[in-house]
Amino acid sequence: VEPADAPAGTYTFVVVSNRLPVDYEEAEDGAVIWRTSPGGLVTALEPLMRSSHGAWVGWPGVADRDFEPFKNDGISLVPVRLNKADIEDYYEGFSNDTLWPLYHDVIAPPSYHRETWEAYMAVNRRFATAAAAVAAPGATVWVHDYQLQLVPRMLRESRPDLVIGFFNHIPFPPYGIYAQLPWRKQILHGLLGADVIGFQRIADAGNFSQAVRRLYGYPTRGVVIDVPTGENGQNGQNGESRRVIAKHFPISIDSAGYEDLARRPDIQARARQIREDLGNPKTLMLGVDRLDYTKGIGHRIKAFGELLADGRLSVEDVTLVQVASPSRERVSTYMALRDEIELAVGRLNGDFSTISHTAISYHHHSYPREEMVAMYLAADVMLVTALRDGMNLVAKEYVAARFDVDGVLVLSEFAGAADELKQAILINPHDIDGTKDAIVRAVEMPKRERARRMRSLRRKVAENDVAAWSASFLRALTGGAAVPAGIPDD
Ligand code: GDG
Repeated sequence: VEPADAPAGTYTFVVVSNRLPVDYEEAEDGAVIWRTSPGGLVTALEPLMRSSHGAWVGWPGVADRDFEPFKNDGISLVPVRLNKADIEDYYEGFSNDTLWPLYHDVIAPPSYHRETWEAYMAVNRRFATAAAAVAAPGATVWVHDYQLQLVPRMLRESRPDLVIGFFNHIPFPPYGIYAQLPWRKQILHGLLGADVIGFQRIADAGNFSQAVRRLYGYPTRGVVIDVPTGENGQNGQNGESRRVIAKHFPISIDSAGYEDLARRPDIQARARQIREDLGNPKTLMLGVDRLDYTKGIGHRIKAFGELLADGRLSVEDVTLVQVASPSRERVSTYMALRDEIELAVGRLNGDFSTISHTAISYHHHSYPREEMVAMYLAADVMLVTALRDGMNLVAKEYVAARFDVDGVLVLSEFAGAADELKQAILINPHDIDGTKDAIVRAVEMPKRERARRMRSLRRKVAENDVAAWSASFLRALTGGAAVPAGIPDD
């Protein structure tokens, strides 16, 4: 393990997220090994952290243990300790059993427990303290995601010299849903400690501003919110206020990196091998998701099953590969979901598979990125049927990998990606008949139309890659970028 390369309090750029972008492993001789880990946020920030001299503050993924700051793959990492009880209450409890379902339009019922809220506050405090300790005077601190919404305010109170950004990777719900949260005012107050609050979609930023108006009555003009700086939320004696920006910054991927992988001959060979191993079906359909109830995996399976039952698709011709990577396995809603999905997969295969053709090739695994790209290349049709999704990077990765300008993306309009990827076949996954028609259309789409749509999708993903995303967020945060005029209040 390499030691950190700078003393505390000297980092001018600090990223704060729940999880550090590494996984812990122990070598046979007991030595500590850190491996760079996959995931949406890491995928997004890894290139930026490498090229800048910053530090990343977060939990290293091992409970009940202290680690010194260290360097991994060129990134300085500052571990924050979480105990088993913190993981249960702050992470599995408040973050993933309260905020996650609430922010995804209550697809699953959120639980509201005062004890887990206490833990959320305490752990947010710990992250804020750790970030404040490593940040240089006047540093830029970029806080990520729903687990850490109180950190911007805590940082502002302890370190008013800092420039503070926050990015919400998941949706921000409409007020009628958000209003359920017993701590709805405290969360808004926490977020409003930031200078810039970033969201995936225009609608998310609008929902947030509306919640601020309804609960605090602060004036908003387009993306600008005037937050009074006086005591107790009142305007200061002279009515002074801070200007907070709440705006959409749609996240993206390292598009060129995905294309480079896709162009590798060994990965192309692997893509051919995958098709061959599946019996060379005429059409290979693919789903790649964390096993999460927001991803609409059950809706996808239902639509596919009905198409097989109706005889509109045949198991001889079409195979669905479904990667469901293990996620939040100790949260009971996720355990129930896994049972539900695996029951549906088993039933469908029992009803329709033959000895030589399996209808759904289901994998409850995590794969290396190379293998994911080989699957993207092998798939004629990519199914993204999320019921609600902040962005959905899988949709963008599929497009970036298809340098051959082929393949059809079926994309839920409830994924943030649908705001940009309009040349996908957009679906409402709740509408099973509509989804079935979209799947058949994708399977039968003529090559010229596939190419036309894919070319336009690829342009979008290439134009707004992750570097452009982070640059535009940081410009808004530190560059005093002009505030876009004319975005109306909702
Ligand atoms: C959250 C928001 C938002 C998945 N399985 C494997 C694997 N993955 C990778 C994918 C992709 C990432 O994980 C998943 O990102 P998504 O965007 O699809 O979804 P969430 O995990 O829910 O991410 C989401 C995102 O944050 C970023 O802001 O877009 O809306 O919910 O990169 O490829 N990667 C590997 N093996 C797997 O088995 N290597």
